[in-house]
Amino acid sequence: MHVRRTRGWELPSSSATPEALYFSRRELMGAGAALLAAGVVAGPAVAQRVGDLPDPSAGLYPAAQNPRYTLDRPVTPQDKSSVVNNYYEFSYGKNVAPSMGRFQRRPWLVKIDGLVEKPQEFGIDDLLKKVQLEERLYRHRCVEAWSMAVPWTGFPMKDLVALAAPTSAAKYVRMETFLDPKVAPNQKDFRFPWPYVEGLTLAEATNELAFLVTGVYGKPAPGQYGAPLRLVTPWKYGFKSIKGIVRFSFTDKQPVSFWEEVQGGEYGFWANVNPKVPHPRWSQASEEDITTGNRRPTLLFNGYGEFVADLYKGREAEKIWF
Ligand SMILES: Nc1nc2c(c(=O)[nH]1)N[C@H]1C(S)=C(S)[C@@H](COP(=O)(O)O)O[C@H]1N2
Ligand SMILES: [Mo]
Repeated sequence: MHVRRTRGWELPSSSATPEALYFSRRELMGAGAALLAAGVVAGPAVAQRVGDLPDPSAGLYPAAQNPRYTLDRPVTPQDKSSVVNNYYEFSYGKNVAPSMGRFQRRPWLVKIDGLVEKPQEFGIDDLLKKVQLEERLYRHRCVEAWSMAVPWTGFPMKDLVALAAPTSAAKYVRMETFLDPKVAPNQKDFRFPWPYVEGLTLAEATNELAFLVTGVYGKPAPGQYGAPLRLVTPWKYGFKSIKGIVRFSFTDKQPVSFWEEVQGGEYGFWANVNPKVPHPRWSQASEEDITTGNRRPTLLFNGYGEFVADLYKGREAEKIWF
């Protein structure tokens, strides 16, 4: 299918920098959240509607927590993290769930192709039979300078890489979100190069932290969290953590990610969290906790340097911070 490629300069100024634009809109949401808390309008019941559908994988939850990954802050309550989401396919605002009425988590086909010994396509529930689910508590840091901490359930991405058996020529994994404008209304918005695409080097994808997520808070994940399959790379800005994945392609070329294509001067391939390297239009030195509204200092690699810093030795010239 032909997708019109949009250049940054073709966008009207009001939408050229959506992540920043909607950050200020999110702050307005504070008032909305207060109304929700007061029960004035439907709150978490709406937010979790998708998650309430019967799910064939429900019996796999809750999975045992892996104690290796610890937090320095409380877990963000689900009534907060379920209404502060980024999922542009459905909404440019932060309360995404009410726009997901047509979204279904099953059937869900996942394809593995490209430079692999074992190209394959399978349903998500077949994949879940081949992996071991575990729970991990991770910090999440959006490039818009807000943060939360989530109990994700999933499996290490390296287990999916092993199923694919990449050839020695493969250097990167390119991931793609589903494309169905009947389900995701903003995929009709031709200013964006749908489907959402992200990529990792093979070394990043097989790092122990790279996690493919199927659940949150001990249950199958509601749609707004990227169910039934999303990536979480907690040392990188949140936009790397692609939701609704249907395809993993192994390649020798560095993938161009969605935000890089939309606004390459502001969002790059590497996107490692660094408080000392500002976004071109705002500081990354601190972040707002979405639960309390308090600011805290941002940590290098979002606090995960012990696991990932070695990946970038010798690459300092490559704009690894955005
Ligand atoms: N397909 C898709 N994946 C996406 C996005 C998106 O708009 N579409 N937003 C990204 C951004 S900017 C962030 S911060 C995280 C948000 O994850 P959360 O909603 O679970 O907090 O999802 C990322 N993955
Ligand atoms: Mo983000």
